Amino acid sequence: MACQRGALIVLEGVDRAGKTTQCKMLVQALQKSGRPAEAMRFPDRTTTIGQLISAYLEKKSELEDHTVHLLFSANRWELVPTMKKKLEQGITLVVDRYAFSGAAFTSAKPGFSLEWCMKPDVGLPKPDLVMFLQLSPAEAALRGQFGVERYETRVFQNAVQQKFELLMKDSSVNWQVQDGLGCRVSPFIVSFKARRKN
Ligand code: 2DT
Repeated sequence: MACQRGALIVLEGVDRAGKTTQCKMLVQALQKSGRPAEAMRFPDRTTTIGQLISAYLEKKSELEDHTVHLLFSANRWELVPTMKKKLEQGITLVVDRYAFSGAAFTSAKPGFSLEWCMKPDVGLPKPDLVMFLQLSPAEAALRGQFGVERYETRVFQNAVQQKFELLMKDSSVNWQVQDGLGCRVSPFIVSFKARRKN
């Protein structure tokens, strides 16, 4: 009997919205409910491309803005065969950031249109569900200082949030906005909201 394809679930949001914690909890909850699930994250800093990105984020190297944008996209493309294989094996993938972060972060830089930023990712596996963890600037401030990596400033994060809001107008994407304030993304919600294509 052919196994049911896994769902591709993406968690997006500005920094400190709780994506990483929610991803972990969601994978655990899905597994507990008997559904094979694995976590992934982008950038995947373990690959050769990912290491270039990581050095850039840690400010150990400089990269031209278009170049690093394309590297982030290439980092997703290099993982596509693995993602497709796992989905076909019936594994649900819970992904911490995807192409939406790519477009939101680069287009928050001066001189970049959202349209240009989205182009390199055209054709990536389409998520069944994109959960956006919402966090107000006031709540973000309560969560303490930003880290030391590139992009981790209030001004830049506010610009990114505005870009995400534009991206969320795309009704061809199954966006679900969730309050990042102590929320718990339950597998029950996910299994109902993921538009399954199988
Ligand atoms: P983490 O702190 O989640 O590791 O993110 N970013 C991410 C981009 O600029 N473009 C992308 O395509 C992706 C996936 C967001 C590291 C930072 O990298 C940014 C924060």
